[in-house]
Amino acid sequence: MNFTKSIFLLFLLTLNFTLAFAQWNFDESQVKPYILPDAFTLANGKKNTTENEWWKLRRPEIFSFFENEVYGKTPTKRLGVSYKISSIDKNALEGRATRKEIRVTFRNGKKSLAMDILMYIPNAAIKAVPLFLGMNFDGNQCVIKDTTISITDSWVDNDKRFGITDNRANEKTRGSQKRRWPIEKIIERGYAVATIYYGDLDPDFDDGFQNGIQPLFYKNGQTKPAPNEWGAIGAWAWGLSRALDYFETDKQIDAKKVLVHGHSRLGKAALWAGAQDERFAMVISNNSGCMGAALSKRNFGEDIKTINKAFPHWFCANFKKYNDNEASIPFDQHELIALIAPRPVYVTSAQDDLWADPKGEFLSTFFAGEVYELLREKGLPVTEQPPIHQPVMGTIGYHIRAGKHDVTDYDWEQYMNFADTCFYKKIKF
Ligand code: GTR
Repeated sequence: MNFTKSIFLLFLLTLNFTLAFAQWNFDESQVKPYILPDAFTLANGKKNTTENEWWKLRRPEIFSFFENEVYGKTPTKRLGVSYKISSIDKNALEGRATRKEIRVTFRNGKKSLAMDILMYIPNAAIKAVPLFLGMNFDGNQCVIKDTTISITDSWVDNDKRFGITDNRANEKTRGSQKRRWPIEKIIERGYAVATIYYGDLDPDFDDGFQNGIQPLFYKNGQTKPAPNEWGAIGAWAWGLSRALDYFETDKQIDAKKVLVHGHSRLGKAALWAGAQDERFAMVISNNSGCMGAALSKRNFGEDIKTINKAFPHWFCANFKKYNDNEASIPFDQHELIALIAPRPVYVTSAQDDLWADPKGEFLSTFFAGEVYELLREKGLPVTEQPPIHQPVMGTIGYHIRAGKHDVTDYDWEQYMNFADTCFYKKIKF
C-alpha cells in the first residue's frame, strides 16, 4: 500500500469513528431547540383546566398513547395464581427481621410461570409496615449473601465473573448485588423490603416473546404480541403489580404504602408500573434515562433509535416508528410522570451518567409538576436543576449525586427520607 492510499484509509477510519459517535450528543451547548408537548392541551386543541377534566379526558389520552405506542398494552385478563411460602426465617439479620420467600405461580391451561418474592420485614414493627418493592438484575440470591435463599432457576445472562456459561445462576452469585440493596438499613428505618428477579417475568433478550409471561396470554394461534401489546418492560411492570397483589394478602405489610423502585431499565419499568397501577403509593426511578424519566425530545445521550436497536424487545412494535423521529412524538416523558400524579415520585440522576441525560431527567420531573399542582400537590420546590448532593423534595423529589450509573447508599438514604416525609409527616404544601 502506498503512502497516499494509507493516508486516505486513515481518513476514512477517522471519519467513520467520528460519525459513529456523532450520532449521540453529550454537549449541553449542542442541544437543539425542541417543543415540549403541553400536558394540558387535549387532542381536540382545547385546554384541560380542571381536576375533573384531567381524570376524565386528558389523563386517558396520555395513558392511551403510552400503552398503545410505547410500552404496549398490558393484558387485563387474570391468570390462575397460587402463593406458596417456600421459606420463612423469623430470626433473619440477627433477629432484626423476618425473611420470607414466596413462590407465586401463574397458570393458564397447560402453561405456567413462577416468580419468587424475597422479603424482609422488621421484627420491631408493631403494626403493618410500608414496603420498598424493586426488581433485581441477577436473581434474588444476589441481593444478600445468605446460603439459605433459593437461587433463581430462571434464565440469567452469562457472566464470566461468576463462571456462568449456561445461563444458569450459581452459588458464586450470592450477594453479588448486595451493595445496591442496603437491607439492614432499610429494616432499621422501619420499612419492609422485597425483591423479585426481572428474568422470572421475561428474560432480557430478544427471543420473539416465546419465553416469559407473554405466551400465557396468547389467544389461539397467536405467537407474539400485537404491535400495540406489551414488550419486556410491560411484563416486568406487570410482575411488580402481581407482587403487590400478594402484599395485599400479607397482614405484616401495609399494602397502601408500597413504594416501587427500580434502577435503569428497571427504573423505566417502575415508572410504567406506577403509571398503570394506582395502588402503588410512591414511585422511585433511579438513573432511568431514555424512555424512563429523561425527556426524549432533548437530543442528549441515548435516543429512541439506539434503544430500539439494542433492545428490540423492551417496547411494543409500534414504538419503532419513532426511530430518528423524536419530534413526531405527541407526548414526552414528563407526561409519563404526570400519570403517577398526585402520588409521590422521586427521580435520581448521576453526574457521570450522561447516557441517561441527567438534565433531561430533571426537566421531566419539573414539567410534571404542573399536573401535580392542578391536583393540589406540590411539584418540585425548585425551578433549576439543583447542584449535586442537594436533594429537593415536594410531592415530586429529585437529586443528582456524584458518580456513575449505579444505585448507592446515598440514593437509598434519600429514598427513605422522601418516603418518611410522604408517609409519616405528610407535609401539606
Ligand atoms: C443501557 C440502556 C439504558 C439503560 C441501561 C440499564 O444499555 O441503553 O437505557 O436501561 O442499559 O438498564 O442498565
